[in-house]
Amino acid sequence: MSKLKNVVLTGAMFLFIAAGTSCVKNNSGKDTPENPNTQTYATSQTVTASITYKSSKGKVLFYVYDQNPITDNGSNFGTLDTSIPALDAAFTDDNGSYSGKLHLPAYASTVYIVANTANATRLLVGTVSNGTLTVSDNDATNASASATKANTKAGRTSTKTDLTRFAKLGWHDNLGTYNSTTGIASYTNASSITLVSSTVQDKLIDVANSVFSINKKLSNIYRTQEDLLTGGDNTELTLMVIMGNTCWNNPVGYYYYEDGKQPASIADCRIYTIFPNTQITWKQSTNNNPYVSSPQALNLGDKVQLMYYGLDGTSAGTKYFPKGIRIGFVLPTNMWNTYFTGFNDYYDNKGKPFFACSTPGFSTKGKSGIDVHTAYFRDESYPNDIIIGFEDFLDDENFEDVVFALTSNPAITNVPTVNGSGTIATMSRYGFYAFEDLWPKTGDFDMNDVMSEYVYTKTFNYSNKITKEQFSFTLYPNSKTTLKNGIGFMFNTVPSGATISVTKDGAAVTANTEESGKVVLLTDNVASSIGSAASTTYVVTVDYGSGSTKTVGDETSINTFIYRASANDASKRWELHTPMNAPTSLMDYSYFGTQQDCSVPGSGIYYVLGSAIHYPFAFYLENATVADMANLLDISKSETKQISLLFPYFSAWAKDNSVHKDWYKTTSSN
Ligand SMILES: [Ca+2]
Ligand SMILES: [Ca+2]
Ligand SMILES: [Ca+2]
Repeated sequence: MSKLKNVVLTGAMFLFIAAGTSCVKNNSGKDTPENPNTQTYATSQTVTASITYKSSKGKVLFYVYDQNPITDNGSNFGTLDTSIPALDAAFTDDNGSYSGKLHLPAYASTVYIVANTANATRLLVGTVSNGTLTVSDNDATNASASATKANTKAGRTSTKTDLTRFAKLGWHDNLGTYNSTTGIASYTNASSITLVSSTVQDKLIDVANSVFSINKKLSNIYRTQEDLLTGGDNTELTLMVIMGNTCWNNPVGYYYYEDGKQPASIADCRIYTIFPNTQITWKQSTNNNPYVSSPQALNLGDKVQLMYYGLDGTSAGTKYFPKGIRIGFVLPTNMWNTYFTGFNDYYDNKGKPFFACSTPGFSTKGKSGIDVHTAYFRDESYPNDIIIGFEDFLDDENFEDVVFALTSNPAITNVPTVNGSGTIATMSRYGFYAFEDLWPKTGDFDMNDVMSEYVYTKTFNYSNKITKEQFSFTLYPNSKTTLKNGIGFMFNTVPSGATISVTKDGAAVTANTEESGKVVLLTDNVASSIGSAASTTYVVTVDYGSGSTKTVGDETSINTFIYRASANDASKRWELHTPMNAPTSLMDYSYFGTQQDCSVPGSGIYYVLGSAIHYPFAFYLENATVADMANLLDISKSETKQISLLFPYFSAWAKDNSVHKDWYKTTSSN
């Protein structure tokens, strides 16, 4: 406690010195210029990142956090705490690798990387070191943890082998035999398979991920509307696993019937076992003694060719299905013999397994009440490959608990088609601007004269190209601010080939730009713009279109400022930017070097004080939330009170930007 007090006192002392000095005269009155304090007070860093999912095929969409946003709840992917903002995001390439820039808070050291697609380890942990971040799913931090888990948490040992397990369910094992412990089928990847997809697995996974998202409910159009229908005689069908992530050890079976003669229920279907156990690679998403599912029975790319045994199931098997046959799939939750400790067989209240089916009306109703438990779609570029995703039990409705590609020849076509351009992702990064409007005179440094939450949002496509950027400013009122301040920003690089639009509280307003689009003015009167509202939000949208060539790490940076009419020259402005950032062409340069300002515009030094004074007149705080800024936003607590009294580590950081870089995450208790 006494340590904090000292820090606060130090801040107060500097303020006292500041009030009695100017830049050209030191406080002994001699004409000795003070050295400008050229610290930038920046709270952001750009790191060179290499993120590699060695065990993944296909593109992985990942988000980076400064804390672990995943809590395990027994569900497949854990619960993502959406109140924790992401810091950056990108897609990997088709080999699961990303090499490029990431934009992080300067304080970020340990980072948590969360995969938003099911084809990757859900959570990786890495450390930023000297401006680089190198993380792999098989590095010491991430791989050794899973090895330990695999040894300590095995599947429940079955009390007895039950080779009649599926027979008891009324299923038929015509396709062949399987290992009684692991459920690995002897006929998986058999040399007798005659139909193999010509599409590489990476592409099939990318097609799947162009529709699926772990944290989103699947769109209705991809939920199975009707069972697959063979369009020609001699249709061959091969089912291949492409990804999955579920704690349950689920079998998968198929059934078929003549078009127009759908059985009344799943109990009326003749079901053939395909994969007795579809467990691939599930593990919990925490590093503290997480569970791992076992036995793991499937590898990506494992395939089984389906057989036709006649309409009554009594004929000798053939690979060739006739025209006009409907094919359905069923997954009974966790009904393999051996499974993960702590998760038992799941039965409904009538003692029956929980059936997840493709046929409308066949599935057991779960909590969500959803009907079909499969997603079907195909990409127009790969017409013979249908993606089949299962929603097994917990009904988070992401439909990617286990995902297959069903290859058919001739092609089965009664599923929705997606376009190969893939999914669009967005990432929003939060921050906060605060301004002290008495510049160039050292003031009270309460930093609440103009305050804005800032949200940068980028939308990027499968090719890691930014198609849209949004710059959002939510202005908060301060009734004690007497000066009439406006707010605007400069693009550090003018966006090219883009259209710009602006909204105020959701309604379109005219974009007020200068310098060929480099400067965007939001309002020339912050107070009247907010009026009596609790806040008001301006959003500037820069749309590059689908043909954008702007890479995901190449964000447009901005230089935000407040402004007023110049008191000396009606054609110029008084502007206040964050330290070391140049003003617009309308700045009245006669303000520089007056009062306590120590700017040297000819040397690129702007908006700074002398080297002995440790306050910025404006700052941007990367990943500061409105909650972090609560005391500043509370005018009764912050007005005329220097910022160092609200944040105990402010003064130490202001004196030396390399320490307490996360000062704004700790608020004084008094
Ligand atoms: Ca699910
Ligand atoms: Ca002030
Ligand atoms: Ca104030």
